[in-house]
Amino acid sequence: AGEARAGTAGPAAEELFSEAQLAFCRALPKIELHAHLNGSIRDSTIRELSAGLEGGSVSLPELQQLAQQASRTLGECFKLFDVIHRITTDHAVITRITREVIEDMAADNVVYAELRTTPKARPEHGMTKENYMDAVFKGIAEYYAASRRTQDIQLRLLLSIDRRQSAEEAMDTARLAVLLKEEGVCGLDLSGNPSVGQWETWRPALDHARRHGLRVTVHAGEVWNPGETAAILAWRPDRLGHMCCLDAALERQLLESNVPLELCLSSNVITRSVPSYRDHHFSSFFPDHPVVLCTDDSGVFATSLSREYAIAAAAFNLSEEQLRKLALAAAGYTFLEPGEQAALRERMEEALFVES
Ligand code: 6MZ
Repeated sequence: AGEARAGTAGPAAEELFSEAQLAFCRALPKIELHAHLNGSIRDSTIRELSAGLEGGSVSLPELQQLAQQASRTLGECFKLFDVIHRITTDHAVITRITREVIEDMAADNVVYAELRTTPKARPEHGMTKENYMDAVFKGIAEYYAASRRTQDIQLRLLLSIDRRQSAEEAMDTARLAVLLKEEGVCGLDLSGNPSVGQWETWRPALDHARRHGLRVTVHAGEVWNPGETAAILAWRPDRLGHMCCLDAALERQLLESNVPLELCLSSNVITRSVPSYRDHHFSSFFPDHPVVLCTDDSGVFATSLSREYAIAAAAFNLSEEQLRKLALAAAGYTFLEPGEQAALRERMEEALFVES
């Protein structure tokens, strides 16, 4: 049932999991560690914003056509991000989408999230990286001001460097992240079109962040690029995103490194980085290597963290006990201090106890 969302091989996600599995995964307290702000915008908000731009920079048919594709290549995905970025140029919109993304995560029983976004300098829109971040902070404040939850979602931010950026632009973002440490920024992310740019360009910025006590997560192996993947592994990020395209030597290197992996099943299948859910490399790593399930872009890939857990439960035949362990273990892969990690784990255990 449901719309076909799988890639080229294997059943669609909705054909895999049952309603009961989804309900169980919704009730699980979960941790989201890999979610891009502009990829997590609600579909309804995208439609509303693009409809409001009559005669503007966005062609609505173009946007709808891109947004409705059940399977898209990574190249098409980045075209879609360019279109989304054309409708998120204003500070009020950044504030709104930030608030909505947090609302959606909290409603999905996400108890802790590290939300990532690329601070953007766009002088033509009066936007600087600093005031872009102010708009994000305002969205966070608006969420908490309106929330009536007693046990609310806990939030941290990661600043992303886009692979299209120069060494100087990357360094500006790293410096900004260091300045915003007290405001909830706990690390840097390297993301963007994996076919663009060279690892060595952004490395000094990541080194800078690390020297100043920030943690670093890097997208790697989203496409076949063994030289770059080996160099990234040798640098030893604090977490790694994707790692879909590995040969035996790289897989061994990754296992030895013990670096936690952020795995995004729908994203990887829809963009055809892996052929099907059942073929996803999750099963090569779980439970011996640290992994955390994440959404990547819940808006673009029409998913939620509960749905990603349900897909994993069905595709890899995970028991309820294994799902609980998977969700809880993520506390140890957050960029929180050890004391904060322990408090988070305790909060999750209490929630699990209440439910069962
Ligand atoms: C690599 C991705 C991505 O930062 O504008 N992004 N980078 N691989 C992916 N796999 C599908 N999905 C999203 O959010 C959108 C940006 O996140 C990165 C891209 O740089 C994209 O432009 P922000 O909030």
